[in-house]
Amino acid sequence: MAYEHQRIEKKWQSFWEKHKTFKADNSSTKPKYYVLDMFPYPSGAGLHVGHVEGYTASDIISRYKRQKGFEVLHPMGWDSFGLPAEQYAIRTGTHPAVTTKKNIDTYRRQLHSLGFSYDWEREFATSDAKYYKWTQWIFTILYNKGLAYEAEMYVNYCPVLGTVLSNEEVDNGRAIEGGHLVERRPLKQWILKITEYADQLLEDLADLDWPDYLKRLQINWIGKSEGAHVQFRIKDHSGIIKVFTTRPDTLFGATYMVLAPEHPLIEEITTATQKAEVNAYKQKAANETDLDRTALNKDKSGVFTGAYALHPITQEPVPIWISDYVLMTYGTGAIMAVPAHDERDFEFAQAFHLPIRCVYDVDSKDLADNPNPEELKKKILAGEACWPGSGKSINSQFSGLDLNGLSVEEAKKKIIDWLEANSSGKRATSYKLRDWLFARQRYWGEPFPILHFADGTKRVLDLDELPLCPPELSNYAPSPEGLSPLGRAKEWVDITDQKTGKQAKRDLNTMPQWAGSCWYYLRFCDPTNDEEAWSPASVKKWLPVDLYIGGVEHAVLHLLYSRFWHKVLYDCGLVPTKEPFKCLRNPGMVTARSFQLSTGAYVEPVDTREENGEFFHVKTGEKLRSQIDKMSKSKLNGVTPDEIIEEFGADSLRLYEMFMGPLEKEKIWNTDAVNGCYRFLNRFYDMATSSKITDQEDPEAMRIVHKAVHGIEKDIQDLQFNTAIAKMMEFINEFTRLSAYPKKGISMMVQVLMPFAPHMAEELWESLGNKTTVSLEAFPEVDPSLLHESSATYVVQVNGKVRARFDMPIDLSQEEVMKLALDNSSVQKFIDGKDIQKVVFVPNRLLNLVV
Ligand code: ANZ
Repeated sequence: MAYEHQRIEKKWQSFWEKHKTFKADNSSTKPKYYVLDMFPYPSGAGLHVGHVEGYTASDIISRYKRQKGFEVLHPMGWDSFGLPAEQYAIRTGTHPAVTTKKNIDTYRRQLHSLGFSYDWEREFATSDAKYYKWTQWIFTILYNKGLAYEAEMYVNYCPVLGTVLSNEEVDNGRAIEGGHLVERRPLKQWILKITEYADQLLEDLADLDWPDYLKRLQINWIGKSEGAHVQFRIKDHSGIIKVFTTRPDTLFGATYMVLAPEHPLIEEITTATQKAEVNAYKQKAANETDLDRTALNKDKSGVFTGAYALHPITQEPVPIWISDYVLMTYGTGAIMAVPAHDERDFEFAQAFHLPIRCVYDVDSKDLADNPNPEELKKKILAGEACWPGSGKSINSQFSGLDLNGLSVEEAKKKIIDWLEANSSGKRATSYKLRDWLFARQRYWGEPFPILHFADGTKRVLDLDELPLCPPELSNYAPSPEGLSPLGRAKEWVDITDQKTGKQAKRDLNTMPQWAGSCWYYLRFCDPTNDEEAWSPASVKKWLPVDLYIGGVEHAVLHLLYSRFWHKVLYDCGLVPTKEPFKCLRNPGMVTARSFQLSTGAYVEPVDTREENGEFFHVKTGEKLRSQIDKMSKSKLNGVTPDEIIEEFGADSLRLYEMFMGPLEKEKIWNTDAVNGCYRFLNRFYDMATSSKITDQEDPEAMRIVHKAVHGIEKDIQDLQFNTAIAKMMEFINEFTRLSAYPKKGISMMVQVLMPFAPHMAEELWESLGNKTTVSLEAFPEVDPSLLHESSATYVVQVNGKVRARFDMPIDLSQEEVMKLALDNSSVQKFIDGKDIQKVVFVPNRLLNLVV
């Protein structure tokens, strides 16, 4: 019988669908396991093989956990609000709901064709009114708790996308979506107070089984710094400048101050002669993003205000400057500059000839990496070089206060105590994390459930007024001033509020696309509940998500935002756990080789041939430029699951995706290599339908089976699917050498194959005469007594050189192995009567004799 993947896969997909094989039961008494994929944004391009990688991994675990007796929740849905559908609507006039539905249909069909064991009855899209009703409801919770507020602030505005973007959505001054330039503009915005949860978001990371690099990304993004606030009085002025510093111990080295150009005190303190210059500088700085401003290699620029502050200890006057390297959005928007010990201050002081006073004597040991440590030390002490490290405090004594001789930590403690005692400052913590800019001036998102009244007051809608659906529009484009397209629907915007009878305006903003994905894992617990977002019992049953699989690109976006919402909901008693996602893994990116002609035009991979690692164009023979890239349409190196499934079947695709390499590593796609997995499946199929199958249980054959099952199970538990598949391949090699295949052994291997290649497993299970569904059978039990090998191959070395190899009975003692080895003439020859001084013995592996 030949392996007909197309027939088999269709047959079992229909079977699972008809029998609802993977339905998760909320009232089950089995232990639960919740496996979640980051649900996709249904783009026009359809699913790509990168999606398939993570989804296959989560499906293997879902299927394995069912085999181990768990009630498994493995759901799928659509993150369907967002920019691309809307931009398509602007170009074509097609309503985003229409495009979205079409794309979702494609994704659903593709996921079905991969045999993933989702409980499809739980499917929803975040743009369904039945879903976003509850997204809006959660916003009302945030609002009522004071965690959502409106504020005029400088925002990242993208003129091309016509919307503001959050800090997390901007990289290097450009929108992550589309790479368009972003500018700074003051706008009234909805903001969520994520900063109120900064400490909890940091602390609770400790309990999560997440990759360290991912935790690090969140830790750095939250950016907690411990230090002090220090107050400087202003000379001949009643105002005070408060600075945040992580190095209060360098206070004696503060020789000038810098205010951010937006600092509110500038207006008051700037002297008449400096006004024009200061104003011009402020204007220039207003258009720069924080990122440009803090770039380390940037030339320092700034202007003197004409005013002086008084040093809090010595009362010496220190000049007050303004410069763009100080950000209004961090700390207090003002710094004490210590050029001797801070690189940025040092560059600034050099550029403007400001005094540099060294207050740390650096230990020469710390300069050892430098070619000329003594010379450098001299320069540091003379204020001609910057030393940001540690040492012993010097030049830091005044009146009763003496820091000289202290280490950085000792000096910090002493100076903070002094500042607190003299009401000149106190211990303080600062965070890089900013509040979350939560409004977009777009159409395709959740409208805010807010009414604005003429007197400036507002009202948040009650649950019985939700969902608030967006109006129908024919023009979806945002207005050039950055105003939302919702403003065009006059009848929708201007209403008489039924509850108060007052005239009201609806809010014109929509929520960012992250809103829907902040809580979708909760809705999957109870997706059809029309009375509540979820019932308490349903989240008690399923939370937390036991395994979450998705891309690292969400590290400081979705994964931070959803943790924040979850913590708010936890504080409201609405969810039973502090954290949503207990264990998280990031599949590595799937990349592919792209090929370019000398003109720069890309060539389809099928039109290339390889010779000694170089690539040539088949038609013209031209040598091609080739590189490993992210898959993309424009580079012609994208691969769709559809084409692979058509040719090799979903089971081969699933296997190949897992066999490419360790889950978390980047992998290079190679369509030719899918064939290898296809051949393996063919061999498996031939073996399991062979006439060599017998009812006899040969112990040697069963030993091969149990060893394979044992090793593969361990790999599945460790999410090492590539080595699990390698073990299946080894198994086939070993097993097919036997003259007869015990049916029991074949059945066990079919069960082990099931999580990886479920269609073939079902087909073979049936052909072996079973009436049950292998997807719901238990994982085979390993008999430990069959795991033991009867013999072990020893490598015998003399002085580290291999001199012999022996097969010996398993688990002999060191003495027994020594005796057998020394009786052997090829070993004796090298010992040659000499004394054995040392023996290295690794049981069942190695004996090394040192003479
Ligand atoms: C004096 C000093 C001396 C500083 C020294 C550093 C080294 P992190 O660690 O990133 O939190 N700073 C404070 N507010 C700032 C702002 N709004 N814009 C730009 N820089 C600002 O950085 C804290 C340090 O960054 C603070 O400590 C301050 O410089 C500067 F040897 O104060 B420091």
